[in-house]
Parts: sequence; structure tokens; C-alpha cells
Amino acid sequence: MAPAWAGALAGLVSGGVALGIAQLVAGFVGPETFPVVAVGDATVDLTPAPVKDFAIRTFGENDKAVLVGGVLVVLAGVAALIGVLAWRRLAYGFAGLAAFGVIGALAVVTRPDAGLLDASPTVVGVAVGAWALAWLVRRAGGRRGAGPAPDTASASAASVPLTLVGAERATSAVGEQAGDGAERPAVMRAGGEPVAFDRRRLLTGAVGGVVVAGAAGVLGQQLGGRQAVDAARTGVALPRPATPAKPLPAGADLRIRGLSPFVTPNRDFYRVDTALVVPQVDPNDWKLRIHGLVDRPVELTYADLLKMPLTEADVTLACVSNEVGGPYVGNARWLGVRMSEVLRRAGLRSDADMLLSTSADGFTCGTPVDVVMDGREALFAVAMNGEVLPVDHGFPVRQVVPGLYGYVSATKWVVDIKVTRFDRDEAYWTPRGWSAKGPIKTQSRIDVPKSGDSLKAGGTTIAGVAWAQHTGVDAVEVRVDRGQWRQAKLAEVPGPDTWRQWSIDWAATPGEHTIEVRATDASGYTQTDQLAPPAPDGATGWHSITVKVS
Ligand SMILES: Nc1nc2c(c(=O)[nH]1)N[C@H]1C(S)=C(S)[C@@H](COP(=O)(O)O)O[C@H]1N2
Ligand SMILES: [Mo]
Repeated sequence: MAPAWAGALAGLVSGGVALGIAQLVAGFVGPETFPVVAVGDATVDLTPAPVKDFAIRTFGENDKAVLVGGVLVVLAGVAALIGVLAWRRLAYGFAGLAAFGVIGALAVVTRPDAGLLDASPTVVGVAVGAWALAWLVRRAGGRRGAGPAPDTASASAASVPLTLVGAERATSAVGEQAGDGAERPAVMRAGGEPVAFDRRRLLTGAVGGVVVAGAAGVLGQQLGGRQAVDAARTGVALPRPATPAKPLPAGADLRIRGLSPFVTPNRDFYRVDTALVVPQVDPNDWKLRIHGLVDRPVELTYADLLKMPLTEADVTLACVSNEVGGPYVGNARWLGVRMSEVLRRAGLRSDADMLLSTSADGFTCGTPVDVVMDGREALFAVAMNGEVLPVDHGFPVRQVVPGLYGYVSATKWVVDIKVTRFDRDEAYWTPRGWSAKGPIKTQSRIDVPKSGDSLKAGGTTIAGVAWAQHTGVDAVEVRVDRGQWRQAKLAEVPGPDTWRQWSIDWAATPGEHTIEVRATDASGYTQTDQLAPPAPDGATGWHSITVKVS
């Protein structure tokens, strides 16, 4: 016979698989539907008050952890027992698992406003756990149920290397079937009979089970964390701005087909970051710490931030990685607290020239102090286009600084600001070959027609956007086939911090044509035709497209 630990191990691993799968399903259905949590909560509800008081007195803030730990220890014991039973006869094991599933499912569905679907993590977990148990027991040669043994079992048992079978034989107890290839198939055919215990196959199977359980559990936890943060995000009530944005001028959006709308909807807003998995930051745990070259270090909670006067501002973000004509630029209405107001609370020392901001996932930006303090609407933003900041765009709080590329200013999920100096600190992208400072370069883009389009000869509209944040766009010119530059019509803008739509009519003649655009900003600077790649501090050159007219 196999040693008792074999059954216990099979039970523990299958129990782990059941929990891992349950955790994974709970990641979709809701973290509160994970049966261990539900059983723990039910235990709390059913615990007599004196015991509860004792637990709180004894374990203090750790009482939740002790409770969940207790549930897990009990679960482990029962799982081991189920495994031992299953080794004798699978049906016993299944019965034990089913009993467990019923307790778990009951605990879940009796929670306030729970639905039947909430039992799915338990049900799926127990089902997969039962499958894993049967698989492990069969794989390692426990006693099978009635009926003929599946051929696969004998086939795989026969493929065990002879050396190991030999080793197993040396340690096997008297009466156990010797695992010798010639004898096995005969034994396998006898349903309900014990077969040779194969330790290696049990252990490799157990390792496989642990890997599956762990991966499913981690994935489920990630998904569940996302759900918890989504729920917290939905619960945020945005205060009214103390300083609302001026209403958009009626002529800000030319409403031309194919032209980027003046306001980029959140779902279409470009996303650039280094995060493989988007940080899930619970606003209730969020803190912003400001320290370094300050008179008084400051720590703010999300509630503290929302209590400060909020400013609304229309600001166009741009990524330094954007090629000329590229898509990594977008315009939104942001709501947030002026960074300068928070920094003034901390009291900046006069030798400070850099704000090194860090996100929840460790990314950093280095932002010039003078830019943030010069009166422009640099914000700790909490909302985007009237919606609580989307998680992908930095919920709960991100920075927005008009005039600077995102990589030196727009820290999402920001949690820490070290007030420092450029000659002492470096932000994330600087040692990776990008300039320490990143003012946005004046740029323009043709949105319609698209390069490569085929057009009909006659009157057409060429249109696009141009930007020169915090300076403002004063003129946009277009030329066809290197002819005369012509002035485009400019849309209105609320201020210098957004992009500006432009359009121009063109009498298209048959043939292939090249269209170029260039902008002039309010400082009088006209975009250079000199082509530069994005690295190290932003691309330059004129956006140029070719179209076919017939
Ligand atoms: N935490 C964090 N914040 C970040 C980044 C990042 O990688 N991590 N990328 C920056 C860059 S390069 C840009 S262009 C902007 C993009 O902001 P968006 O994704 O909301 O459009 O975020 C900035 N903030
Ligand atoms: Mo960027």
C-alpha cells in the first residue's frame, strides 16, 4: 500500500487547486465571493460576542488575518483527510469535497444581496478540485473506483522509467504490487484493486497542481484587486470645481469628418506607460507624500485632496515618443488641485529646481519647479472629461502639466514627490537616453485626408490639429506639391494649453500630390523642416502626406 502521506498530499494539492480556481473565478465574479472570505465572514457573524471580544483583544488589528489563517488551517486538515479517504476510494473523497462545496456555497449565497452566480467560484473550484484529486490518485496508483481502469492509466504507468520502478520496488511494503512492466497491465485491468504506488508520479503531479493553484490564485487576486478598485472608483463623488473652466468657445470644434474632435473621449485617449499590469490603487489607501527640500513635509490623503479648492482646465497631453504625424497626443478637460497650492503648503526651499514624482509602481518623472510654480494650471488631477480619472490614466491621482511632455511631468498613480535638484536626481527615462527636461515642441498634424487616400478631383477640405502648449498656436500654413504656403483657417481655443484645429479648402486636381503643414506659435517660432527623431527630446519636422486624386 501507499504510505498515508500520499493521500494527504493528494488531498492538500487538490484542495489548493480548488481554492486557486475559486480565487480565479472570484476574480471575475467579485472578490467577496471567494469562499474562504465568505466562510470567514460567516464565522465572524456566528461567533458569540465574548469570543469575538477575546479575538479583538488578543489579535488586535490582525484579527482578520488570524481568522482567515484559521479557516485555511482547518481547510488544510480537512483536505488532507479527504485525500486519505479518496486514496481508499475516490467516491469517499468526492463526497467529502461535495460537503465542503456545500458549506462554502452556503456561506457565499447567504451573504447580504448575494445572487446564485456568487456560488460559481465555489462550485467551479470544487469541481476542478475533484478532477485534480481523481487525476492525482489515478496517476500515482491509489485505489480506483469500481469499473475497468482507463487505458490511459496503464499506458502512462507502463512508461515509467525502469530505474525508478526498480527503486520504488525496493521501498515498497510487502504485498504491494511490484511495479514491473510485465505484471502491471494485468493488475490495471482489475477495477478497484490497488496498483503500484508511484511516488515520482505523485510528486510530479503534485508540483503541477501547486503551480496551477498558485497561478490561478495570483491571477484571481489581480483581477479581484481590479474589481475592488473599480468599485471604489465608482463610489467617488467629485466635488464641484472652485475654479471652473470657461465654457468652450463655440468654434473650438470645426466638426469635420475625420478630424480629431477638440475633446478626446477618454476611451480614445492614447495611453503610454511602463506598466505591464495597470497599478490598482485604492483611493482609501492612497497618500501623497511631499518631502525633500521643503520646510514642512506634507502628507495628503485622497479625502484631504478633494477638500482643497479644485481647478478645471483644458490641457492637451503629448508624448515625447510621438513621431511627426503620430497619434500620441490628446486633449481633455482635467479637474484637480493646483500643484503649486500643495507645494506652497510644504514650503519649497530656494535651491530646489526639480520635483521628482514617483508612481505607485515606481515610475518617476523629473519636473522643473519653476514651470509648476509659474501660474499655469499644473494639476494633481482627479478627473478627466467629467469622469473620475480612469484607472488606465492614473486613478486616483495623476499630474498634468501644460507645456511638458508626459515623461517629465504627467506621473499617473502619483504617490510621492521628492523636492530636489536636477544635479542630484534622475527620473526614469533620463538614464535611458531621453533628455532630463522635456518642453513640448510646436507641432502640427494633418488628420484629413489620410496619407494614401484616393480622392475625387474637385473641392476638398484638408484639416488637422496643431499644438504649442502654454505658448499657443498663432498660424498654420499648408502647401501642396511644394507650392505657395497658404494660411489655414484656425478654430477657436479656450487658451494656450490645448491643441487647435485648423482647416483649408483645396481644389484637388487629378494626379498624385504631397500635402505639408507647419505651425507658427505665439512666440513667433515657425516649425523647422529639419527632421529629428523622438529621442532624446521630441521629434521635429513637417507632417507630410501623399494622396491620389482621380
Ligand atoms: N506611472 C506612470 N506615469 C506615466 C508614465 C508611466 O510610464 N508610468 N508615462 C508617462 C508618459 S511617457 C506619458 S506620454 C503620459 C501618458 O499619459 P496617458 O497614458 O494618460 O495618455 O503618462 C506619463 N505618466
Ligand atoms: Mo510619453
